Amino acid sequence: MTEADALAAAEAFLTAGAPIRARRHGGGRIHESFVVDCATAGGGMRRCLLQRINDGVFSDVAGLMRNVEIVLAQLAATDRNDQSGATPTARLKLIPAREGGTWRCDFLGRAWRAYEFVEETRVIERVEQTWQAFEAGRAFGRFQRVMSGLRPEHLVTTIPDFHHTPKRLEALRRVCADDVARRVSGAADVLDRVERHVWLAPVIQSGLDDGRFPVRVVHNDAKITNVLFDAALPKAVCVTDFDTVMPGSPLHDVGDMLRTMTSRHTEDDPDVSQVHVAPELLEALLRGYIFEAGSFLTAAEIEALPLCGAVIAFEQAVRFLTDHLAGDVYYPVDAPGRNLLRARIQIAQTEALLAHHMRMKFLIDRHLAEGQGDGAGAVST
Ligand code: GN1
Ligand code: MG
Repeated sequence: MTEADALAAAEAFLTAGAPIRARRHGGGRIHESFVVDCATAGGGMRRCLLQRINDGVFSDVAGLMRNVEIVLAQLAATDRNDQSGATPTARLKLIPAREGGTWRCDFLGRAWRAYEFVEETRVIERVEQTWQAFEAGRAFGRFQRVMSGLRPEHLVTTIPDFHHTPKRLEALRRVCADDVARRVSGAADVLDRVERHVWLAPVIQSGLDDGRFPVRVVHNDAKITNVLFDAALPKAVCVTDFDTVMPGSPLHDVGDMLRTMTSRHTEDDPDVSQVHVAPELLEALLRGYIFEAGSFLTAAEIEALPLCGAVIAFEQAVRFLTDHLAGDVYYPVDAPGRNLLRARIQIAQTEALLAHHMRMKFLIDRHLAEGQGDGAGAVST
């Protein structure tokens, strides 16, 4: 996909001005994104984020976009009703297609959508400061709380079994048996470490299967790069990337938060020896999250919080490793072995999070006792 393709695709949307330049936009492993400059009639410039939707990953693009519309409407309705003065959550806006609807296929059958660019914000790849962890935890907690007003059956499951950790493990076992890329022997160390932690696989899923954990509408990709921060002020503006918002468990989101926000290490940093959990980031993240989510989580969910980071880091290790062994067919790589390295990092993160299990229990109890924010209420059972 070239920038010229993107510029041509932008013509299909009711952008604020004429599209004049498109530049590739990094971030996100699944879709291809471009920032398009649009010249307005008054001589100004407005930007939009144009994305080519990966329909290999999301086969039901219509269902995906309907979900995104429902999520955006729910966020906007909450902002309208919210008298608390809290930061608005509905900063993302889809730009309608000229022919109607919120997405459009080009003549080659490629699906596109466009968002207004959220100006004066930034994405951080790596949590450096405690306020960032607090703000990100709060932003996702608030997002979950707003989504708790939606019935799960109103959203389409865009990727079935997305966080079904036992099925992710089965997929790994299958690629190992096939060994199509002849990479299994070179990954023996990571496979051994995965085997050591297989007990983590059913921890969340078994609770969903037997009804201990309620099915709720959650984000499902609650990583640090999906939070927009104010460019100048120390605050989160909103969460982004609603493609996997669908029925699931808040534990999946908290797992992704713990996996990506408790260390100053990123998924792609090559030095495995640097993987760690920073106690001050852990404390701030849980404080921010509980502040918003403490009011609606059940006692069973709260009890499971301390383990869910290790479960989701383990799941992500399994996914990266599966892709490496399959020949890098899902996650793009800049060099062979990148997904193996990512898997090593995630297994190390799993172990670091397990080592903080008791500390998390203590922090969660403390933050719950301190009470919650504007979503305050008794913890339901
Ligand atoms: C993918 O595309 P992106 O970066 O938002 C993936 C997530 C993984 C993440 C790992 C649809 O997210 O599940 O956790 O990479 N999304 C999909 O960085 O597979
Ligand atoms: Mg995503």
